[in-house]
Amino acid sequence: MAALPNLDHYWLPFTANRQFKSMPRLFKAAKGNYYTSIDDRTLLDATAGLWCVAAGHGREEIASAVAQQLRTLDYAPAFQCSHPLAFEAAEKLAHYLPAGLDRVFFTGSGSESADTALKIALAYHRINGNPLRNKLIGRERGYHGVNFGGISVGGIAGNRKAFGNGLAGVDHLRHTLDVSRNAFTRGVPQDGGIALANEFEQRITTLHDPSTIAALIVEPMQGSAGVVLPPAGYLKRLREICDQYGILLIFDEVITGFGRLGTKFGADYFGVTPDILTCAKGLTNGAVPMGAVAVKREIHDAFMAMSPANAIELPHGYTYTAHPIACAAAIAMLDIFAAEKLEDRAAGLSSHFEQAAHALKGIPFVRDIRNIGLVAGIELEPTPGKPGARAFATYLKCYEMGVHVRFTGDIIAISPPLTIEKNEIDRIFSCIAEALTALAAEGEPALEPTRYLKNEQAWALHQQEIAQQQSTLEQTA
Ligand code: PXG
Repeated sequence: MAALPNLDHYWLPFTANRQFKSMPRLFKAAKGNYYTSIDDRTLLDATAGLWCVAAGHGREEIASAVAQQLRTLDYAPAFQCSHPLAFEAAEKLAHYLPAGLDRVFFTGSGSESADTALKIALAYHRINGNPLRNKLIGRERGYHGVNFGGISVGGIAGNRKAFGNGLAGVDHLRHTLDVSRNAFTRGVPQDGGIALANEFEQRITTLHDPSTIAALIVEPMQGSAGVVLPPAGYLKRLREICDQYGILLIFDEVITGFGRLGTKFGADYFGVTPDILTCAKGLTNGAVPMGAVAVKREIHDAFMAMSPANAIELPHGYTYTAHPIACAAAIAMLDIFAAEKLEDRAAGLSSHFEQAAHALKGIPFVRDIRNIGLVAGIELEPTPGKPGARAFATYLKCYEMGVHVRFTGDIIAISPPLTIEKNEIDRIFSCIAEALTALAAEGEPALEPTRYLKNEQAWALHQQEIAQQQSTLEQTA
């Protein structure tokens, strides 16, 4: 049994810290589609880390590019200076992006990308002499990271309510999930898309005056909020309305970028080009933090044309914008995508994936299955009075069985590396089926987390004992 680190000091993000520390789940290594946990379990990675490890873990090409870059140029000032890899990474990314989006601003994460995109949209209207176009529209259940701009346009109450009022001048569209109508639809729902999109027009004309709206930001497919798909025609109609009223359309492609839907970006999948596109995660295969915001050339050029000579056109950026190590990783990742055509691989697997996911219909507690590309959301009947408990127990049970899944509320989200094999896809969904069947057989007691991962719990206990011994020693010294 490997020694556990002291768990006291690290405050984990989006985690029930006390619960976690009572049964810590730590990974010590990863290769291909598998993690190795600290107690030497092998876990199939059914979530590509957090949707980011598109090309599988431990890619040698990325490791060696990063190692070499660290020894050559570890850091270069990002403001008023740069380094060649920044330009190379931007050019490579521009070639990978949908046609027309070929000017690139780098950030350190998806959250920074969302806030950067919103700021570019506001500044764009201002520089064009329209400072009153300053409202932002997001969508219910939207996730655009955790910075103030992102949570303001985001539509997940739990991520907003603790943090005050957020940005002023923000409104939201309805989300597109309708389980009562569309449960167990394979791929995108066929009906209702145009009507839902038309609500955008109705809302901005009756509540705001469209000439006050700077931008609409949406994820082509909502990932974090539990895999919510846009019905057919919905995004195209949003594009038309934005065009009609001079509103910028921002696609947040932090999850849908880099092959996840079986195309390079969601924009390619749906045949809709936004004015601004954000990405992160898969850009470096998750190996180094990095995000990017791509804008249409006209938007970039407006800043160049309208700013006084020698003036900073956009007063925005980060110490780690276009960090050399991140650029090296991104270039290596874009080379992997070019060589392996991972988006085509994902597209080729998507019908097998769909079959395997929908085979869960009829398994206890499954009330909806949604899928697109290599993404599936399995929505469970919640246990009355205990929201999320069933999905959490399913997660722990799958972990015990060697498959790492993700859950949000009572929804299980599956998004494996694009390097996944068919037999591994089968294993993911049969593991979930087995876990849910066991939960149904065991009844209410199965929801108690302390039933699972006894090994980890023993470790945590051991850890507490060591800490106690140490403090006793310190007191007696
Ligand atoms: N936009 C979208 C659409 C995202 O999905 C972010 C922005 C923020 O990215 P950063 O890099 O700042 O975390 C995200 C992140 C999950 C999960 O399990 C999803 C995300 C992050 C962590 C977990 O659904 N998405």
